[in-house]
Amino acid sequence: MRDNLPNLFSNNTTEKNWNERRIQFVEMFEKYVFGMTPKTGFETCASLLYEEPALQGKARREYYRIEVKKEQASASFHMCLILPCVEEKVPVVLMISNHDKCASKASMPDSNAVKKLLEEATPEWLAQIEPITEAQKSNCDKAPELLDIQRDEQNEYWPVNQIIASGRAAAAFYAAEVQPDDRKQFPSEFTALFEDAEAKEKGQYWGTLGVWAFAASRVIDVLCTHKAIDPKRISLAGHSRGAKTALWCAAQDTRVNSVLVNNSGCTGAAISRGKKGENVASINAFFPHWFCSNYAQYAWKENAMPFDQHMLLAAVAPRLCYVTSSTKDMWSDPDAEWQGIQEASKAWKLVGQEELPIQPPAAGHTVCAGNVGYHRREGTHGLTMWDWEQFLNFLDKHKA
Ligand code: GTR
Repeated sequence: MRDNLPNLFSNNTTEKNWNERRIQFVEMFEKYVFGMTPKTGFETCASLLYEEPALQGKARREYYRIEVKKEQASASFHMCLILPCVEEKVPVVLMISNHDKCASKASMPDSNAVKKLLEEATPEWLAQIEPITEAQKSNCDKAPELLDIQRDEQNEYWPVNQIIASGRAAAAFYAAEVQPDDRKQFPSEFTALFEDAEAKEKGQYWGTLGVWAFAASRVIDVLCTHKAIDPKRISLAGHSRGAKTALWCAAQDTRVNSVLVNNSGCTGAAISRGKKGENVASINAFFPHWFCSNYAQYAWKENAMPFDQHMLLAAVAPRLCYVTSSTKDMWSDPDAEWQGIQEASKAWKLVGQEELPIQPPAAGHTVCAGNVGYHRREGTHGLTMWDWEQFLNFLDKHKA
């Protein structure tokens, strides 16, 4: 147990009033981390652009433009939905894709922010990240991983074939189409629809991950009204920055019945207090556009945060939540990710389920307690077929 972890429960939290506590967590994360999510004053409209047979006739592909209208203005993005050819309504897995169709160039980090980070960093942190950054350098020249959500059905990152074979529909959208992952391109046309002077003034104006989570909810608006989809069985999946986003969306949007949080690390499942690798200071230095400006006040001051990541995970309770780590993903810190979900599982226990054991499972194994699951895959940061097999088993087990 990390020292000084804020308590999941207040003195009067009970199973009955759990939802009130859950909402307090969402409000804290809006205020201090992700910024305010627009709640009213907009409308989601979907237009089917085309439909065609897919997967050698085993499925049908539908491609939509999703338009979000606000007052006289609007902005749109696309969603690809692949449906198995069956009579009954099916569950769906929605992927927030942080892999793009074509490579794009994001701005370099702000050199002043990086300089400040290095000046303020403790010698222990610098010594600890040195081997991680050394190992990451060898990956630097690797081309970005790309995904064509309309065509790539055999991709380990988004294995449409296996999802369809499991009896589920597979939906995906490009996060960067809604808001590019680049501090210099913030806000996009989409994001600019939701100018909010008051939130800005309070340091609570949303960042890129908040915008992506909002977009995921707009896709859910569309999925919920689709005649072939069971609206009670919507799963939301994400990897890394997409996983932080999926978790934030699921915390807020209770239509998400299950969330699959893969290698989410800092500001995802990992407890920030005492976390190794990426921390609140470095994530805000490299990716200031991901969050509201209030978050940066906790750089090197994790102990002063009135929250930690177990609260974000607990905001999903009592729904289904599956978290993963990878043994060599030291920047994310597998032990901190385990601690996040282990601590959070006390919320599931409160609502009549089980708590995860204190020790994480061995590498290559899965552990489940009621609606919570976790595995630690052998290997580095990534999303593999093995991860998906565990996700689909977990969903099968819960008929989700
Ligand atoms: C890293 C970032 C992580 C994680 C990752 C990813 O650069 O530090 O928080 O989100 O990118 O999204 O792959």
